[in-house]
Amino acid sequence: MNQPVMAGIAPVNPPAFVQHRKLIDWVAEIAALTTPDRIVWCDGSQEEYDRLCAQMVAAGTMKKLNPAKRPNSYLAQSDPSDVARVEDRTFICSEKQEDAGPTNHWMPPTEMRATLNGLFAGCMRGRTMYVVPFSMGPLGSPIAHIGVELSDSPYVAVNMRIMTRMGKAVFDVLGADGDFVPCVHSVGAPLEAGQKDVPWPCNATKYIVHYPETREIWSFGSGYGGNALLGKKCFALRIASTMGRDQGWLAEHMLILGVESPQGDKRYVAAAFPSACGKTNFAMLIPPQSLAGWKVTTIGDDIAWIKPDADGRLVAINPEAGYFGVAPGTNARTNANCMASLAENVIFTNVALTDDGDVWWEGMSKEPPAHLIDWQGKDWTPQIAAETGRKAAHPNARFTVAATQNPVLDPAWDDPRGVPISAFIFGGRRSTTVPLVTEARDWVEGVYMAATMGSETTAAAAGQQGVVRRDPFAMLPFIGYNMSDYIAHWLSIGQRLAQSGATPPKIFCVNWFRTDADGKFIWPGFGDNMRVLKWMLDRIAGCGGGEENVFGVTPRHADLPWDGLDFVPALYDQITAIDRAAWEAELKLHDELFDKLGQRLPVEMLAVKRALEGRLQS
Ligand code: SAT
Ligand code: MN
Repeated sequence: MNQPVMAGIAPVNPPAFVQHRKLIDWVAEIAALTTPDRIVWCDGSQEEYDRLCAQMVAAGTMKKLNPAKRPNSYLAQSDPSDVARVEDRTFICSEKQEDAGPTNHWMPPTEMRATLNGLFAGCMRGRTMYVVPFSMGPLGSPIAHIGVELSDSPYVAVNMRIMTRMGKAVFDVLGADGDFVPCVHSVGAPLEAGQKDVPWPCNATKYIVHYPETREIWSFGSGYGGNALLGKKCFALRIASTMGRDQGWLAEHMLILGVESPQGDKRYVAAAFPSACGKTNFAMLIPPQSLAGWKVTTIGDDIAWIKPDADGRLVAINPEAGYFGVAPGTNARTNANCMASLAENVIFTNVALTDDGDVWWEGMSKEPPAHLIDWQGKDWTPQIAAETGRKAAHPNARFTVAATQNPVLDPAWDDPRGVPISAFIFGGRRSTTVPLVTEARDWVEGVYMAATMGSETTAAAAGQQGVVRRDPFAMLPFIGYNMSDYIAHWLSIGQRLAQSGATPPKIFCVNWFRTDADGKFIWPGFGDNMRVLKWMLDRIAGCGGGEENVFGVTPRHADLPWDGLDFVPALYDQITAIDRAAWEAELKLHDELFDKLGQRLPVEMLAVKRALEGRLQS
């Protein structure tokens, strides 16, 4: 099946296990456009992973960590300009602008294709193009979907091996004519003959582009995280959300956890929080000692694909196979399970390097080491930090690690049938206004809560941090179509559940992040979130206390378990009180969102808002 060698174009040379003509032709087409020096078809083997990592160590892209401290682990330090998702360079190129909606950047597909053709022409010169086949979800699961990423970044290839089911077996599932989502990625830094490479090639011009109608992804100029690992936000959220809209399912920015009571009752809940708001910590929560016998297990920490099953229940899978989590703030107290996961076989990105070849980040230990090499390769000491405010690790520094290293991985995490969901939790990062927890009285009210959620921005996306923005369903940067249609889709899923007679999952809204006058968090969070989770399970079981409030049902102090935690009613009031003036201002922000969403906004949202305003007045 060898392709004829044309001048300047690398032979495609598909291995014998690739039998998919359309795929081979597409690889040839992209190679002709981008002109890499060579093409490597990834098989997903350990040998291949080790080889690519060794190659990146030689090239200066990664450092091998001290094997006695952190076996088989690496540290990559990115270009300082390439450290987070670039939302203002992210485009949904549907045929019609209104189908992308007012919250997405849009360009006509023909115009975007012309721009990208110009940028991608010859952009892999001097580099290797990796063909990275991957399955989002258990291989062969009826809920899973396949993608193939063509990338000139070996960093992408090795990260994709951890984050997805990547390798040869995917070609077996694809067969001769299976469907796949084509994903094209380049760091946008061609090398001329003899030109020395830089440790982290990238381009000041960046484009993260989605064509929802043809289900294609093109990404240019960045090697970082969600910009470059295209199975994650680009496929599993933006493209998958449009697939879900068309096919009657949901692709959500949600962790999935299992929670088992001391009596052995087990439930699964899915929880949406914006990037860098603690999804990984919540998904691996260790209940406080005083709630002995409760157990939390992880299905996923970032993305959920949720479909109605034959009985009308909503079942969910984690389409990913690894965690790309935020390192700073992670320690034995905040997330001991995560720390255990990170003992070996990890790729760290933009954390600091210790003098004995291990990693460190802010919050990892109380006392920082006396000397470090920071994420930008510079000397760092606590004194330098005190004088300059310079962080040792970038605030969006990440680890990439296989789910199988998680000591509390749920036994069903890889079950192709998925797990039934009993509740949805929506949470933003709000230092004021939003109470600890509220239960929606019904599905529509829950959709309203999720749709109007606000959150303070974090380092996970480039741009200003700490400003409150509306982040509906924690999906603002990840919905591949019109936000109003997305809200309508959620309403229609609720209607379908009601028609099928299934009990719809309860919907809760939480806020762990209220602060006091000194800016300190009032709620202890982390393991103590189990107290709130237990209340939710009690409500699902029909035995939890609570009172009707302006927005829904909230627990009184006496309704939560407090054993082992001195959290007096006065403190509880501080994180649950409804400040009428703050809420009047908040509702104006809901108005702003609804004005922005315009004509297509489902009328149900306005009805819920009117009822809410009425209750607030009375
Ligand atoms: O960079 S990622 O998109 O993978 C992480 C995040 O923003 O959640
Ligand atoms: Mn995320």
